[in-house]
Amino acid sequence: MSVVGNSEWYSEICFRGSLAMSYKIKNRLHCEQSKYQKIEVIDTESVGRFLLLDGKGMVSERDEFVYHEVMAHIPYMVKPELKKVLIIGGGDGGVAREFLRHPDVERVDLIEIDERVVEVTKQFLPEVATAFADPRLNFLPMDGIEFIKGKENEYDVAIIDSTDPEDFAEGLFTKEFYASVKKSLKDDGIMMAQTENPFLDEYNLKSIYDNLRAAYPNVQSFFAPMLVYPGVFWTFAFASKGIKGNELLASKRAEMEKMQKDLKWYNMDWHEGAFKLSNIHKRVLGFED
Ligand code: AG3
Repeated sequence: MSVVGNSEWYSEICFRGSLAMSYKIKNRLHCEQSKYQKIEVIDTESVGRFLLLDGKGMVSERDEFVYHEVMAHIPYMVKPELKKVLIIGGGDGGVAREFLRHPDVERVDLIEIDERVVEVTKQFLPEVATAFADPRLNFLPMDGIEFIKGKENEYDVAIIDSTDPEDFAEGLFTKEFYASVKKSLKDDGIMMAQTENPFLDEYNLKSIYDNLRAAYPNVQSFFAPMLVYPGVFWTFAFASKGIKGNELLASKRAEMEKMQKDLKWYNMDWHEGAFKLSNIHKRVLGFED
């Protein structure tokens, strides 16, 4: 924490200690040390209520919809049948909330290692956590890597909604993990993951995408701006055995035409262009021919 003038600020220090994202604090609402991490909620002038895990920004009221909408509606629009969803991480419930907007989604298994993240989000960010009241949501507090072992041909979509590739989340970016997620998917299944910021490339995104390419025949990427994540330019991976992330299904357009009026980021025009990448995005992630 730093102090500028009379006000108190929260800073996320990132890119190997070389850059900070800072927010003026209005109120500190919560702070605890769970079995896994420090969980905090602050209220800020710029981004509203803001959930932090080990000092890193995870969910803010101002921009959470971007991340949560793209993770759910992109796979929904390209996969003919989408009934069974697996979310690994995502204890705030935001991705689950977006999937559950679709009546044909029958079940969402949410595997979050830290139960306290769920409880704290329910208490302080209730609009994000609405999915926990939906009977189609099945929440299991356990390690995603353990959960996935032995699962076969079960899910239509798997979303890896993790923290950065370090500490206990590191295992969620490996070849082995991607291969077991693929096994858990049906033949036309899709896996998506958050994949960090390519500008200063703290986590070697080429190696993460190479791990994805080792497991899946089709690997694509797109970006969407996340105001509260380091450097804002945030990338996401789309991986499948064949289905392309940018081929929207004609059969789902009418439904989405109505739904997208209520969404804040996602619409089909944006989706169609999202997979066209800039040079830096292609180069850092290894998409150059
Ligand atoms: N998932 C965390 C993305 C990574 C943020 N990194 C950071 N602030 N250094 C967010 C969970 C949203 N459901």
